[in-house]
Amino acid sequence: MGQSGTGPNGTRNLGPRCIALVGPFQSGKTTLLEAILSRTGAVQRQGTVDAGTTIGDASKEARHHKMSVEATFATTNFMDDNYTFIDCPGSIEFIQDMRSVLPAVDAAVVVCEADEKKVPQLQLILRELEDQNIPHFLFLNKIDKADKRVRETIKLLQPASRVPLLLRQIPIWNGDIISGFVDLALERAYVYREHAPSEIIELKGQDLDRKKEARFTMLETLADHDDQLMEQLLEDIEPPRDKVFDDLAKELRDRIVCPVLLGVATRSNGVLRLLKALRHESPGASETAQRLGVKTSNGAIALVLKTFHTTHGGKMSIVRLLAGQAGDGTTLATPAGDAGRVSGVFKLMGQHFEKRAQATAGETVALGKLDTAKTGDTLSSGKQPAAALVQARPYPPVLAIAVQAKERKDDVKLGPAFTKLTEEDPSLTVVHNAENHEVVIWGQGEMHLRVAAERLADRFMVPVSTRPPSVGYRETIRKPITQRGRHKKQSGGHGQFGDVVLEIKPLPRGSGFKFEDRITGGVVPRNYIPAVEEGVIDALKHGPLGFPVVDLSVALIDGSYHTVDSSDQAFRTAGRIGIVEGLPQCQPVLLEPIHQVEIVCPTEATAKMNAILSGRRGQILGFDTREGWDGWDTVRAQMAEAEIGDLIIEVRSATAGVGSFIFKFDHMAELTGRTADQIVAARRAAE
Ligand SMILES: Nc1nc2c(ncn2[C@@H]2O[C@H](COP(=O)(O)OP(=O)(O)OP(=O)(O)O)[C@@H](O)[C@H]2O)c(=O)[nH]1
Ligand SMILES: [Mg+2]
Repeated sequence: MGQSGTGPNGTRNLGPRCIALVGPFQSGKTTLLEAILSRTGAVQRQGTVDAGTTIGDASKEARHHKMSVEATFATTNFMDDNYTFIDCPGSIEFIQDMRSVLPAVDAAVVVCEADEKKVPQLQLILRELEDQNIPHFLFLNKIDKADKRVRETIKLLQPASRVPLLLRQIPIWNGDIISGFVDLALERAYVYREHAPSEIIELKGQDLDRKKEARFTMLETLADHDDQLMEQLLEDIEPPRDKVFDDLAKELRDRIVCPVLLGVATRSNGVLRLLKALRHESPGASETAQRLGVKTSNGAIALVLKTFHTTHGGKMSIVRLLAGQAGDGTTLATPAGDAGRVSGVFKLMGQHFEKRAQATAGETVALGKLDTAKTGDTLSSGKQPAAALVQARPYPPVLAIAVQAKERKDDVKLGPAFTKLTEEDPSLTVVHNAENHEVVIWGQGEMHLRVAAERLADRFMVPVSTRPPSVGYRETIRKPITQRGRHKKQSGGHGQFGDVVLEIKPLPRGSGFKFEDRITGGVVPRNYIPAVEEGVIDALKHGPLGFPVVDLSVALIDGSYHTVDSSDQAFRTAGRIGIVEGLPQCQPVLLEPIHQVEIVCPTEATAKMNAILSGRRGQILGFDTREGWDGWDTVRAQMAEAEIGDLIIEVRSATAGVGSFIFKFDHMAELTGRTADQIVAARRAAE
C-alpha cells in the first residue's frame, strides 16, 4: 500500500481512496461497479444486473426488485492502490444511504444518461454533492445507445449543475454508433473493445479537427480560473500536458468544474480512463480528512458510513478511517463517550466479508461488534472522544404503513427487529401509537416501506402484515346538556351505589378536556370525586362516533351516595354512564386533523401539483420559487391528514420521482356530510 499524500504539484495522490458511485435511478451504477471490479481483477467475470449476478445488488431485496436498495461497498486494487467503491442506490426513496456515505468519500462519480427525463434527478444528486463540497466527475454512461451528439447532451444536462460540465472526452462516431473516444487531456484516441482495454489509434481528417476544437473548449473553461493558461491560449501557445492535468485536478478539487467522461458500463468501455482519472485527479484521504476538519493528534478517527446486522456475526459498522489505525481490540468511542472494542476488521466485497489485519488511515472497512456506534457517528480512539465531524440530517418521512407480526408469537421479536431496522436505515422511523396500539413505520416512499417490511421478514425473521395507518380522527360536541349518571346494583349482600349529575359543555377548538368539581355540601363525598373523573375520562376515549372525544368540559354538579354501598368503583361507573348516555344528545361531530403541507417540485410540475391538491380537498395557500433552487417551486397548502396518506405517490409520479413534501399538524377541523358518514360507518364496521 502506498503513502497517502499530495505530490509536488498536486496531481498525484497515492494511498487508499474511497469513491462513491451515485446518479439517477437505473443509470448504470451497479453495472459500472461490476465493470470496475472485473477490470481491476477483483471478480473473475463481470456480472450483470439482469442476470442477478452483480456484487452491488447481491442482497435478496435488490435482486428481487432489480434495483439497488442500499449502499454496497467493494474494495479492490488498482495500480497498487487500495480503492473502495460505494455503489449507491439511485431511487430517491433510498437516497439516505448515499447521503450517509458522501461526507467521507474523496470523490463521487455521477453516473448518468443522455435522458431529459432524468435531469431533475440529476440536479437533486448534484445538489447534495455541491452542498457537501464533494469533488465529482460525471460518467456519461450508455453511450452505446446515444442518439444525440455529446455536446447536445451536455447542454441538456448543464442546468442540473451549478458548475460547468467540462467535456474531457469526445466520442468517435462510426456511422450512427460510437466506436471509441478521444481523451482531450491526453490527446489520444481510442477504439473500444468489449471487456478489454481500448486500443489506441491515430486520428485523421475531420476527427482531428473536432478534437482540436473540443480541446480548445475544454482549455478555455479551465482557463477561466487560471490566468497563465488563459495567456497561453490567447498567444496560441500549446500548454504543457502536465499543466493541463494539474489544472484538471485542481479545478476538480476546488469544485469549480465537473469533468465529464464517457463510457458503456455493460461492456466495460471507458472504465480504465475513469480509473486513471480517479487515480491522478481525485483528492486523497488526507485532503478529505482536512475537508472534514479532522484533528490528527487524536489517534484513530473514523466515520461510520453504514450499519448492518449479519445473521451470525452480529453488528457491523462500515467505517472510513480518516486518521490513525484500527485493529482487533481497538477501543473506539462516539462523541458522547460510548465506547466499544473492535472485534474483527473486514474487507468488503458486497455481501461478502473477509477478515483482515488492522486498517490504516484512508481505508474503508467493516468493524465488528461496535454496539453503540450508529451510522453518521464519528468514532475516535483518543482519551478525549473527538467531536462529531458531520451532523446526521435524514429527510423527513413522507409515507407510513402500520405493521403487525403475522404471528402473535413473534410479537416479542418486533422491538429488537425495529431497532436493527432503523439502525441500518436512519431514514426509517418507527412510531408506537399508544392510543390505538398501532405500530407505524414512516419512510421515504412505497418501495422503501415495502423493502423495510421484506427486511423484517428476511433479515430479522419477523414476517409482518401491513396496512395503511389509521388517521387521527377525534370527535367533539356542539350542544351543552346536563345528564345524570346512576349506578345501582343490589345483589345479595354488599351492593354498589354511585349517582352523579354532570354538566357537559363544548369548549373552543384545541382546548382538550377540562373536569370541574362543583359539589357543595358533600352530596358526593370528596374521596369519590377522583373516581368520577376517571370514569368520565375512560368514557371519553370512545365517543358515540367511535373516536376519542375532545374540546369539552365536564362539571360534576350534583349527586348522591350510600354509606355502605358506595365505592370508588361505583362512582367510576356512574361517571362513565353519565358520559355514555349524555354525549349522543350533545350533537357529536367528527374532527379531522388538518396539516400544513409544503410541496417542492420542478416548476413544470407546479400546475399538476395544484390539480393534485384540489383533487384531495386541499386548500392552496400559495406558491413561490423554491429558495436556492433554480427551476423549482414550493407549493403551500392545508390538507386533511387522510388525504396526505398516499399523497407522495401522486407527487412522485407527477415529477419523475423528485417531488417531495413536508407537513406539520395545524389544527382539527369539523367534518360533516358524506365523507364523515363513511368514516363513522367504516369505524363501526371495524369494531
Ligand atoms: N445499453 C446499456 N445498458 C446499460 C449500461 N449500463 C447499464 N445498463 C443497463 O441499465 C440497467 C440498469 O443498470 P444498473 O447498473 O442496475 O443501474 P443502477 O444505476 O445501479 O440502478 P439503481 O441502483 O437501481 O439506481 C440494467 O438493465 C443494465 O444492464 C450501458 O452502458 N449500456
Ligand atoms: Mg444500482
